[in-house]
Amino acid sequence: MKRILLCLLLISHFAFSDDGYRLWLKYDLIKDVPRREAYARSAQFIALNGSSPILKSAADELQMGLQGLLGKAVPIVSNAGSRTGGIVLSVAFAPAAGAQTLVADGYQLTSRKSGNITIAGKTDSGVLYGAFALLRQLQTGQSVENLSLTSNPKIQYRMLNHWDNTNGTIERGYAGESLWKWYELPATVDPRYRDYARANASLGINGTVVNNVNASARFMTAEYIEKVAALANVFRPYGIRIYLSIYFPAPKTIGGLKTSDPLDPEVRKWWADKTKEIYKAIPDFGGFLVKANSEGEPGPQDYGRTHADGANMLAEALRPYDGIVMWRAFVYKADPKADRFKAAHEEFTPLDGQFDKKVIVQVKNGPIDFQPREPFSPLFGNMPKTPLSIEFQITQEYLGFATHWVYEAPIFKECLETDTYVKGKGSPSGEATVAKVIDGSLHQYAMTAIAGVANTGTDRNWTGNPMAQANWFAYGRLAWDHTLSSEGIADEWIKMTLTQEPSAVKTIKTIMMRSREIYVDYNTPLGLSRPWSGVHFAPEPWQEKSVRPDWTAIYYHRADSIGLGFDRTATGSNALAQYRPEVQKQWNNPETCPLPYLLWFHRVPWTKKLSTGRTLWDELCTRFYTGADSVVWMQKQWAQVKPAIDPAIFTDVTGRLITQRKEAIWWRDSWVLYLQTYSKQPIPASLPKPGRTLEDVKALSEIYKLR
Ligand code: BDP
Repeated sequence: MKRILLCLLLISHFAFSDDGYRLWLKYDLIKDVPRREAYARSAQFIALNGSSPILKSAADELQMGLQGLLGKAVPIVSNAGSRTGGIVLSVAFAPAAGAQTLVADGYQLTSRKSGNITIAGKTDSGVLYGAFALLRQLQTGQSVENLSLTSNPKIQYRMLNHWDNTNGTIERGYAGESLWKWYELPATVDPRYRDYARANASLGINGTVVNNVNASARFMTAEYIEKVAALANVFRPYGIRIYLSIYFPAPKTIGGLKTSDPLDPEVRKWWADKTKEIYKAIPDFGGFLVKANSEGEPGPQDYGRTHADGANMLAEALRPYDGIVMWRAFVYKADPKADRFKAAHEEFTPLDGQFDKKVIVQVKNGPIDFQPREPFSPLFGNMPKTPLSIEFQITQEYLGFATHWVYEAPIFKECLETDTYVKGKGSPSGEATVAKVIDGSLHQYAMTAIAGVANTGTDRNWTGNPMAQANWFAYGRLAWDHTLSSEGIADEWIKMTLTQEPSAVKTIKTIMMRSREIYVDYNTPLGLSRPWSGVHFAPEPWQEKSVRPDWTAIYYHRADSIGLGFDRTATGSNALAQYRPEVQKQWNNPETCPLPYLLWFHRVPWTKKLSTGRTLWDELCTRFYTGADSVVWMQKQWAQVKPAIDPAIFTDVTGRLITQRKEAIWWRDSWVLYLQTYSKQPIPASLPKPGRTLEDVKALSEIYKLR
């Protein structure tokens, strides 16, 4: 009896508790019976019309999804024949009348007169993406009658970048260890690799860089190429190509050459041979990602050569193959007089036009480094002859790791939708957003790409914080179509992942949509930034010593007895001059500069009255306190959705919010107490005083430095 009870207990536990592993691909039985039956009438069979591994993945996914959602086994047949009422996959269909034309990887879902639903693609991958799109329709409760839906990706290379190391650690990873078990590969292939590929394919992600940009030369050895090839074999049926970050001096360190000078014929030959070896093992290898002459990583400048020389050498090695070079523009020198903000623009714009046509320059969204809010990088719009890709960070390096709930779609969208005011053929109406640079419409780039630094790891739920799954999802959806709205993406994700109960969907969406502003308020309001050295978590606005000046906190905020902020106008570093006059006009005048960017561009006196009617000091205090208090609002909202959420996920997020609250107050107190030593102003009377001293918060931050 006891045993039976225990079994029942276990069964109920597994039946009801959600460990988050299935991400947004849950496929739980649709509870609304009429809706389920309506879907079932359109899904009586799956006709494959082909035999490629990618088409097979599409059919398998549909079969698995429909089994779960509809609770019935749907057979896969080789072709529809005279059958009706099924789902027919094909790369061969003529587009439906009046429908938008398909580009490579695009898909078209159509309800045909025959009673079948067709999933058409120009490529096998297109069909796969269409299969996921159809499942998404079902998962989010949309009708599948009278379907006529065409979707084309706006960007060609939709990349996930992993900062994973050979020893299993992940640089800036907060969800466990690396997914790639290098010690076990290639002989042991973790089934999880396939689920990783499914998740990416469901979003349209078609490329993955498996290793850290601070790269190990080991990835160029035969031993590792074999391991990487084993991963490529798993990803291929999901339309995902593998790329590798390279260590620029590899010809010397593992090739035994005397130099790694990119203009040296032997070095060029070494790369050509190495590339050949890689393609032999991985015929659809995607290419190389390179961090060079950046943060101490070696590069072509060590030999008096340029970024273009380095990139073009690799492009030459890739010439016989369908592979590309993604060369990062994340560079800045340790010059105390320089403004790090300006560095990438200064180094890269003179090279415009000098890169081989196989090279894409990968630019972080902002000029500094993935801050909670940054202006867009002035490189966008200023390299018309060089395809630029944008790099976003999904992992929450500066966004509170895995304990803070920050929905990132608004961060990505904010940058993509900003107007660069650059004139180009693609902007006749004058609107030249960063998105139009990236998707090639502004300068007619021959290649287009987007990259996101992954937030995945071995945690059972992949991302540590269950809510951070939404950021992987949102990145992928926007990489496919940057015109989608943050809210619409959140709506899909919640319905596919958490709940379909309408009021809970609404509440969670509201939390998500506010979460980034709340974080900015308690972390870096009014245009403060914090890319100082260390783990990028503990607040240390007082940090003034480091191996280089731009790795201190004081370099960025410049607090003194008069005021706060970095003057980037003509009286200061003049970084603003790197933007078009229209952009300069928006940000140049401290009276009219939007408050979110104020301290990015101006030094503002503590007593200066802002547009809010408060002085700078009072406004800062108000933001820090409002931000921290808003976490309590998040907690209360979250508590309301309890009945609609899986208990395991509910409890997990509840716990993280408690920590977020505690840490938000820590951030608030650290900034306020530290800045007060300069402002010499009281905290506004309406706000409570911190319950501790500056010494207390300093001591707390020191703990983060202990080994
Ligand atoms: C910074 C990270 C560092 C990365 C670097 C990069 O702190 O770990 O290596 O960016 O992107 O944000 O290369």
